Parts: sequence; structure tokens; C-alpha cells
Amino acid sequence: MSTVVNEPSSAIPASSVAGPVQIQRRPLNKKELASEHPTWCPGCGDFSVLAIYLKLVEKRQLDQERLVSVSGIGCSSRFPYFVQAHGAHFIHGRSIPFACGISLSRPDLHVFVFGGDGDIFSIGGNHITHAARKNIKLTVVIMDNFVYGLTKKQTSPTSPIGYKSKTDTLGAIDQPINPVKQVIAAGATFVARTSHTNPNHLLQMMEAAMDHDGFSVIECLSECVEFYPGAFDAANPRKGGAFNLVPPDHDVTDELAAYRLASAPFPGHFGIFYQVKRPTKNALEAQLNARAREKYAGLQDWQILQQSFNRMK
Ligand SMILES: Cc1ncc(C[n+]2csc(CCOP(=O)(O)OP(=O)(O)O)c2C)c(N)n1
Ligand code: SF4
Ligand SMILES: [Mg+2]
Repeated sequence: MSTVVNEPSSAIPASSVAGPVQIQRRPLNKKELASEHPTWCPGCGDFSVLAIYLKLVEKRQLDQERLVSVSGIGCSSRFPYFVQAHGAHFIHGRSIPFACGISLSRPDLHVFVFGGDGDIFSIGGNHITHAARKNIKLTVVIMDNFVYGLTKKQTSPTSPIGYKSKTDTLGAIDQPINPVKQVIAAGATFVARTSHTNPNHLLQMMEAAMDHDGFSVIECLSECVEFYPGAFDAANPRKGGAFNLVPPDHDVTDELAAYRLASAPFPGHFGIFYQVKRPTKNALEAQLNARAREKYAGLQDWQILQQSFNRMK
């Protein structure tokens, strides 16, 4: 006998039902995926990023248990708390290596990292570089507000020169990082830029990044209304600014053209700057593993590993 249960994807078949249970899966909608009420300040740009992520999951009918959001520490890094799916609020700056481990060991999952400009480019600056060059299949969304929000207004790696903060009371004097150029140089194979003020564009970028087979990075301007209000008005047509798209004739496989485009003064352009195909570490490692399994046919994975250790003795 086969019993059909129409339940959300989180449903567990009742053990009391006799015979094989066939679950007609219904992925959760964005309302069901939303967790407790986000604790961000009213008006914070991070709300839009969360809303669009939930919309993406709903639109693409992703099963909740196939979804992982990983973060470090910061206001933006509170993200995984607000999604009813797998997630980790990890150590400051270490979200990317944690996410790399998930991606490499569980190729069936959609792995997203959400983090702030400080989390990703200050303390986590080395990790994004290495994950990019290894082309690990995951998506990093940098919620860039040009400031450390959680710790109440310190200069971040993306704060513009002249920005007055608690660490630069006379105005920032250090050259800011250009996130797009930085991650292209590191070896990312998909690099895009968007803003929390343009939800349709943000959704498009998230979909394209998720579909990319490799390390994908989105810089999403996300305003900190508390410590840097108005930072992105120049990119917001509703505030008299301009949301300039990447020109349609831009060749996304041309690294130098992407650099040139990313060098435009703020607010610059929005869209996909760079996208190329390169084998992922996931695929390369899978090949190595397949070869080892073939060579040591009949052995369990742990026994193959043991053989490797034995050779090192
Ligand atoms: C090892 C360590 N160093 C420093 C801190 C303090 N700290 C917490 S969040 C943060 C920066 C947050 O800025 P950002 O990543 O831009 O996130 P936002 O709050 O702006 O979203 C810092 C320095 C910490 N929690 N752990
Ligand atoms: S301090 Fe800034 S970044 Fe943090 S929740 Fe408030 S508005 Fe958002
Ligand atoms: Mg920040």
C-alpha cells in the first residue's frame, strides 16, 4: 500500500502509516521560510536582501533542506537566523572556509554566504581570495554598507576617503577596496554588483549567481540607515541618483573590460561584470576521488584514506 501525504518539504512521514510512504513534496513558500522577526533597525537595507533571498527560494522551488546560508559576525551576518533552513552563524570572517567545507562535502546543497564589508574584506579578506582562486561552488553576497554597523560605526575596507567614523574622526584617509576588482583579481568566476534599492535587479543577480557553476560573488549595496544614511543615494533614482546598468555590449568574459568598468567612480555600474567557465575545485576533487575509488576498488572511503596516511609514515 502506498500513502500519499501532501506536506511541506519539512514533513517527516508518520511512522504509524503502513507500507511505503510517498510524500508529495511542496517546497515552502517565502512566508513559511521566514524565521523570527529580523532584529535589524527599521529601514536597514539588509531587509531587502533577506526578502529577495526568500523570494528566490520560493521562485526556484528550492527544498528547505537543500539550502544553507552561512555567515560570520556583523549586522548582515545575523542573516541565517532569519531563514528557516540550514544555516550557521559562524566566527567573524570565517564564513567562507566554513561554507567551502559544506560545498565540497555536499554537492547537492545550494550554499550561500552572507556577510558585511568588514566580515568579508577585513578579517575575512584572505578567505575570499583563496575560495575565489579555488573556484569553489558557492555564492557570496556581500552586504556592503561601507561601515561596521554592528560595532557602531568604525571605518570599513569599503568606506570612502573622508568618511567620518569612530576610528577616523577626521575622515577616512585609506584607499578603499573596490570589491569587484578585488574578487576578479582573486579568481572569482562570476562577479556582479547590485543594490538593495532595486529588488528586481537583486533577484536577477542572485538567480544568475546561483546558476553559475563556480565561485560567484555579488556586491550588494545595503544601506546602514543608522551609521551611514544616504550613502547610496547617488545610486538610487528615487533619491535623484542613477542606477546605471552594465552596458549591453560589455563582454563578461573580458577581464580587462570588467576592470575598466569597475573603475568608474561611484555609483558606477550594476549588473554582471565578469563570468567565465573554469573547472571548480568540487569537480576536480570529485575526479580525484573517483580515480582513488577505482584504484582501491572494494575499499570503503575511510580505508582509502587510511592507505594514504599509511604511505606517509
Ligand atoms: C574576532 C573578532 N574581531 C572583532 C569582532 C568585532 N566585530 C563584530 S562585527 C564587526 C564588523 C562588522 O562589520 P561588517 O562586517 O561590515 O557588518 P555590518 O555590521 O556592517 O553588517 C567587528 C569588527 C568580533 N566579533 N570578532
Ligand atoms: S546598525 Fe546599520 S547595518 Fe546594523 S541593523 Fe542598523 S541600519 Fe542595519
Ligand atoms: Mg558593514
